[in-house]
Amino acid sequence: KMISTMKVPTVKSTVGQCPALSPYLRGPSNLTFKASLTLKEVEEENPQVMKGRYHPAECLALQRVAILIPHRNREKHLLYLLEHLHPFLQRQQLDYGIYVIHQAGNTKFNRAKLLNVGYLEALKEENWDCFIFHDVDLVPENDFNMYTCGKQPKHLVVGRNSTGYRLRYRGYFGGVTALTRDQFSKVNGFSNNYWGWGGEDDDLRIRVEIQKMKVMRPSPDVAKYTMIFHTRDRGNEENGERMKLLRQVSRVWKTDGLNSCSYKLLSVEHNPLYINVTVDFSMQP
Ligand code: UD2
Ligand code: MN
Repeated sequence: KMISTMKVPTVKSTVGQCPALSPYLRGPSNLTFKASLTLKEVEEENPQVMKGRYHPAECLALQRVAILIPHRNREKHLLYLLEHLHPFLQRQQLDYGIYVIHQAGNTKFNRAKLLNVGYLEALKEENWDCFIFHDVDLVPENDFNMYTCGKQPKHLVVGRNSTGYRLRYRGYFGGVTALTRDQFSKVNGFSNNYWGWGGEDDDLRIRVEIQKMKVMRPSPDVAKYTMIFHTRDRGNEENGERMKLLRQVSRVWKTDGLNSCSYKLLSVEHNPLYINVTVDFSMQP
């Protein structure tokens, strides 16, 4: 018989913290890229991802991580990255969201400014602990390369298939980097003034050094990436000003960065596998 005054016990969910090392990691992998892959297939492979976000059900993730991907006209690369990155991040048991920051129009591409926009917009919807600034064409090969932040800024790309998996040069800070919310705000983010290809990654490294922080890298056998082959994009021609800009970082970093990043936000769409932020920079000088 039903007892009308039966009390439903309130079970407090008591999942503990996730372990420092996820049990799901697999190590090195051989990546393949299927020419006929579609977004629908990748969505079907990832039913647990909702509106670009995921968190493990079995434990409390160590960090909340926002992946920021600057993008224009690289749809196929984005598809391959999403296909590999979602399972990769889930094996790492992270609470994460993937943001694609799309530059509208045909004006010169500005990777650094797009990443500033990604940081500012992502923080409007969640108090992320850690930001991964991620090229669209770089796919991580080894899931021991943890997409988490540390006491110091991290550079996650030691080697790529295309460069024989060797570090390109000593101060190299391009491709994929990881900074905490505070580390990135301390350096005032990226410069907004790098239009076209090159220099913006070195500029960020100089900002990090000015703050007396030190770039850390995972071991070379782990920090390996496959860069999907591409040629230089139209609208992202080499920036001839970059050497001049790099000489003035210490003078301008305080006033050029997150605190001066103006943009026209066109839309924020919550797609199943990523949050798409579209911005227009054509009003900028
Ligand atoms: C290197 C760096 C990259 C950046 C760049 C200079 C590596 C592995 N990467 O990349 O981080 O410092 O030099 O700016 O060293 N993009 C688009 N559409 C475009 C143009 C660029 O989506 O039309 C995005 C995309 O995410 C791409 C990134 O910008 O991965 C960097 O551009 P790139 O791949 O053409 O330059 P790359 O490979 O020399
Ligand atoms: Mn590239």
